Amino acid sequence: MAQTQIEVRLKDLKEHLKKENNILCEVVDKFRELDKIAYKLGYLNPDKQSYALRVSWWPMISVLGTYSAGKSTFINHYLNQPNLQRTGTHAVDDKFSVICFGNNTSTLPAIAIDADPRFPFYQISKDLADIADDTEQRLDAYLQLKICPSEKLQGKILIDSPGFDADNQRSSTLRITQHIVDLSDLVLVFFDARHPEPGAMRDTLEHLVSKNLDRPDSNKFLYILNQMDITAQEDNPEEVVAAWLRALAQTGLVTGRFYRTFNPDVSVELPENVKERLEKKSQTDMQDIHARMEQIGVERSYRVIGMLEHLTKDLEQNIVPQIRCLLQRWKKRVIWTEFSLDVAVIILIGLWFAITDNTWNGTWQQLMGLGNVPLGIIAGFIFIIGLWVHLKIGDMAANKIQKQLQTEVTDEQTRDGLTRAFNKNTGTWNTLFIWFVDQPVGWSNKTQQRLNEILNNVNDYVQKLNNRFTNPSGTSSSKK
Ligand SMILES: Nc1nc2c(ncn2[C@@H]2O[C@H](COP(=O)(O)OP(=O)(O)OP(=O)(O)O)[C@@H](O)[C@H]2O)c(=O)[nH]1
Ligand SMILES: [Mg+2]
Repeated sequence: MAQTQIEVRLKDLKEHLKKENNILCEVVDKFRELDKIAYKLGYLNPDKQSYALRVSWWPMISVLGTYSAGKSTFINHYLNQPNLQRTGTHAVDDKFSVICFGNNTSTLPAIAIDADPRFPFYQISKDLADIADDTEQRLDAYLQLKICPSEKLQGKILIDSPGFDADNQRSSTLRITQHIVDLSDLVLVFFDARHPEPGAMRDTLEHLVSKNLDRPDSNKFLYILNQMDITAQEDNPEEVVAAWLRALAQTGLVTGRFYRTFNPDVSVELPENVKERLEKKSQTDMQDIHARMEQIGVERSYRVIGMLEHLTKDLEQNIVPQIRCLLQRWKKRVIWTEFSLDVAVIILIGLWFAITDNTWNGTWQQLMGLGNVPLGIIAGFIFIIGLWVHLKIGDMAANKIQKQLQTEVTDEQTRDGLTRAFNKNTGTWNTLFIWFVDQPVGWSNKTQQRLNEILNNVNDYVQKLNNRFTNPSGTSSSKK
């Protein structure tokens, strides 16, 4: 049988994972088991959906900030690839670069991002094209994929961005930035110590600081004042830092992670009186930033497994009960409608007897007088009409509940899933045997058992990860 697009994509994902994290490779299979249960329930669409695609398998670290602050230089230094990203004294980057691990260095157009299952968003270029109000072709003007063999990139994706240039900021760049910020697990916001005055960093302050203050994940932002070496030559570095912190505070940012760095690869000679202090500060800050970036790689393994646990529990404790509840509502509605209809028919017959002053016997004789139609045919006819009415009532009740569902459930993804699962339960077969319908289609004790097994596996994986990452002696660095 031909593989679905999802199967191809997940196979690709496993290939990539095999190279760097075999535990997560097994986890993909568990996601697939969960998928199968959800497909049987009708909650997920087997042609288009998979729980595995709701997870960002590769954490994303974005590097954003004012132009010429040293973002690209920082990335080159971190990856130990001096020529990966272009750097220069004037604004050089006009595109976002999505940088992934690969065996050789290459640059690919935006469309390649769609084909790479590592990217946390299925069909990201399409999403971004919508944001940018542009065609996919034009997206190449904003986005490119870079493949780089640095080991530091294993298990994560870096995004280098064009600097904020207040004069010619395209609105689409700002919107893509916001989208990237939303998707990122860590955001490094770069400022230029040569220009610590609020005017020079206005856009960065507005779009990367004040806008994100109230986010629940605001601790993923690190604020970095870079090029401290240059400013130390002419100004008092303490004053520069104070001015920068003041500008940040004016936007409302008072607590956060603030760093002051310069890049040792390109730094200028420091004045003797501040040399040691500045170097030490930059080094420790740089180490902290790098450690945080490494940590993101470790965290993602736990996050992915946490997601598997969350989705499994959600299916068992939330989705299935909701489907069951919809089913009961439908059943009740059908039974009550039929009961009311029966009562109405009895009343009508009663009235008919009263009005026509007929008796049972008289009516019976009249019926017999209808002709020579055998009794069996009359009974069969009534049975078929009854059945038709029953199916019709089942259909109408299902439509009504489906409509109610559209307003009751606000989350689009859940709503679509519940509607699909509910439809699967209201087919002809279930309507015919509605009295006996108890559990949702695709749900049984065996399914329950399989979900429990997945949850048990989650614990095993966490244990395996702990064994891999924790190091009782605390000597060697963690490896993904
Ligand atoms: N002295 C010194 N120069 C730096 C430092 N970081 C970057 N530079 C230089 O500053 C210039 C700009 O650096 P880039 O890395 O291109 O800056 P960017 O933020 O990527 O710039 P855009 O992509 O254009 O926004 C380059 O000439 C770098 O060599 C630093 O810490 N100290
Ligand atoms: Mg750059």
